[in-house]
Amino acid sequence: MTADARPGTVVRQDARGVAVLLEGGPELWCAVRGRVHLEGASTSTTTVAVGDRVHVRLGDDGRGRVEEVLRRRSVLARPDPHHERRQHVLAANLDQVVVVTAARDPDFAPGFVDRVLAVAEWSRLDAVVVVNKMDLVAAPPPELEVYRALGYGVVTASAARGDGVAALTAALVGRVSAVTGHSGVGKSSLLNAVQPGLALKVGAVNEVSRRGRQTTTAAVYVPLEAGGAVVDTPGIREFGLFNVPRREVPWLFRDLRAVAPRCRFPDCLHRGEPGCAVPAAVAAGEVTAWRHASYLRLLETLPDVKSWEIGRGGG
Ligand SMILES: Nc1nc2c(ncn2[C@@H]2O[C@H](COP(=O)(O)OP(=O)(O)O)[C@@H](O)[C@H]2O)c(=O)[nH]1
Ligand SMILES: [Mg+2]
Ligand SMILES: [Zn+2]
Repeated sequence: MTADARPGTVVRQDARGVAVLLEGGPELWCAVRGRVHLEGASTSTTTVAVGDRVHVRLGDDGRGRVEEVLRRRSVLARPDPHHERRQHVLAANLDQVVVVTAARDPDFAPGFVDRVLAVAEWSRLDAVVVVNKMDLVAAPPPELEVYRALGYGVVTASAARGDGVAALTAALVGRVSAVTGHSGVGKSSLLNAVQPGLALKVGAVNEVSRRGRQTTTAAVYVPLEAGGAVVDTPGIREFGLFNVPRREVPWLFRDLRAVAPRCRFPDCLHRGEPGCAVPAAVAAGEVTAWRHASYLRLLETLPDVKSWEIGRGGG
């Protein structure tokens, strides 16, 4: 870092540049032009992403310029459909993905949860499943026991009653979390219960994306007062169609990953191949039929990409 450069975090991004929250200081709009030195991630099509730690040089005009992007400890990325060997970075330096659902109204949707969990696995991030509106049901969805057994964090909550807010806060504090979920599940209600006004700040992403060019990928990074941050990445919801090579998908389901060594073929896609160990594992209750069904549905949405490899998270 040169003498007049200052460290900070990219908190918003649009077609014109990025907003950087300077360490101990204000937010500064910065142009991203010319060459930016990028440690690692040479396959990224997004030179600077929300969540990036950067060094900013202050100009005489009071504006900043991103001089350097520090090595990313993780990336939430999807393959770039136009460049086979590149990926589009939705957000950098995340610790976990938090998927918010409702127990009812709208109905609990394990298929959506499974897709988001697969995305988290692809990016090598932890994941937490939050089920809100527990006041509307007598018992939690039975699927939650499966997620717990697979090692995922599970939080049941009712923003209406205040239940689970402490557990959700504990899961968020000190970590950088991408929070996602369908509209109407109570995401805003829960975020405001964690920290008053938080949903409004997270919701500011919609303002950015309306005028910005990257309508589906604009993200916003909101620091939490107690430490850590919440990142809203609208692009994560479209990950149902993400372009990962099919042969990678079995590794994105922890339960199938555990069974795969028993399949006859190491590249088994668990869809009826001879010697596939999954049907027996389902019969034995080791893999649930609905997780296997989620996996098959996700597989169907993917193009049959054979010839290319893409960098995974951590690059
Ligand atoms: N019964 C019940 N309703 C809730 C709960 N949390 C939120 N809601 C309601 O669900 C609707 C959607 O909530 P909102 O926070 O805007 O959801 P978002 O679209 O995910 O941000 C609103 O009418 C809320 O009042 C809850 O725990 N229980
Ligand atoms: Mg909302
Ligand atoms: Zn198999």
